Amino acid sequence: MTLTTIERHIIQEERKLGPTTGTFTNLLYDIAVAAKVISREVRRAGLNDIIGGTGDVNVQGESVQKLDVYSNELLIGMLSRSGRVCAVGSEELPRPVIVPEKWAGKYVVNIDPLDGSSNIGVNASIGSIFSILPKKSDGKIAQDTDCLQAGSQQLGAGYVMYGSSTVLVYSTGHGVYGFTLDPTVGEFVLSHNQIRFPDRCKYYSINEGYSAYWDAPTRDFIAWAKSVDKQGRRPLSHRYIGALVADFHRNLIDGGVFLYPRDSREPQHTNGKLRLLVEANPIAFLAEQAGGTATTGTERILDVVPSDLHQRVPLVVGNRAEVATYQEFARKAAA
Ligand code: FBP
Repeated sequence: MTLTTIERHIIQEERKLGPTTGTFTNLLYDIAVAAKVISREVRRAGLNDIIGGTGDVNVQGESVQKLDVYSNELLIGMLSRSGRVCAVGSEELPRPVIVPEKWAGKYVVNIDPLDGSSNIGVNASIGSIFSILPKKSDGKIAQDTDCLQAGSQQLGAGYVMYGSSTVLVYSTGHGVYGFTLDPTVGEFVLSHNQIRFPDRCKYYSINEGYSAYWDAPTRDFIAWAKSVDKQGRRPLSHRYIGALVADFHRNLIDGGVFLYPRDSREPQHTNGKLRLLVEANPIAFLAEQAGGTATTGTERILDVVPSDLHQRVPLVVGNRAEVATYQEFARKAAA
């Protein structure tokens, strides 16, 4: 019986690309190790003083959770002292961490250390998200701008979901693979090979509580998703966990479309809630690798040129046909 651990899989994948230094392999493995440690803490949440807020407010204006801080410090500690990374952009920090020359490597990593923070205290699924980019600036020391690259520049991306089991899903541009953490051996083992969106779209995922603030394309799309069609493909069923990683993972495996659109609530939601660099770009990279689509409604997510580490974008991602229907409503609304 062969056991395909994530380390073995990454090496096999990298060998497909020809002679390599193994640095990329080791970087992905660093993230896998950090995921195991965070998973250990999540599994004991409620017993280890990791639930609840720190009393601080982060750069997003959100109350900081203890697990946000723990995951952020762990991931930055692992990445910035690996000799493989030159800059880390984190959802939790106002500016990128620029790695000192002594430790600086050739990759840039943008992270959402703990996704779905509002689920921590109620033991619902949460996650971590990562996006790997090449260093662009000259010189040994990175610049803040190294983190501000379009999603199309990503060399790899993935997420970890801390749910009924801990699953790590990643892509380096050659398909999407899922690994489940086997706590009995402490290894991520291949459980989902070459993941593709199924043809049939079963679910739509959106926070319906904000429907009063939706724009016309979103209102029209959700009305369409709930309408009955003769072939029995609709209405789509509604599912919403409130953690991007968990909602996307379900839709990737079972077929679905996730939406966090722009809405007319307070100013900061005119561009939606989700962050381009640490949420939308890595999820869009995986979606396209799995045969799906990711859009702002009018623009391919991976083509959006970033101007700020924490900029937000509207996100519609999932099965190709359903996302195209949303884009059609957006085109009509703009006409
Ligand atoms: P963070 O928890 O990393 O801030 O992520 C934002 C997020 O929790 C997403 O995971 C999720 O899709 C969305 O916000 C839920 O927002 P809302 O509670 O407004 O539906």
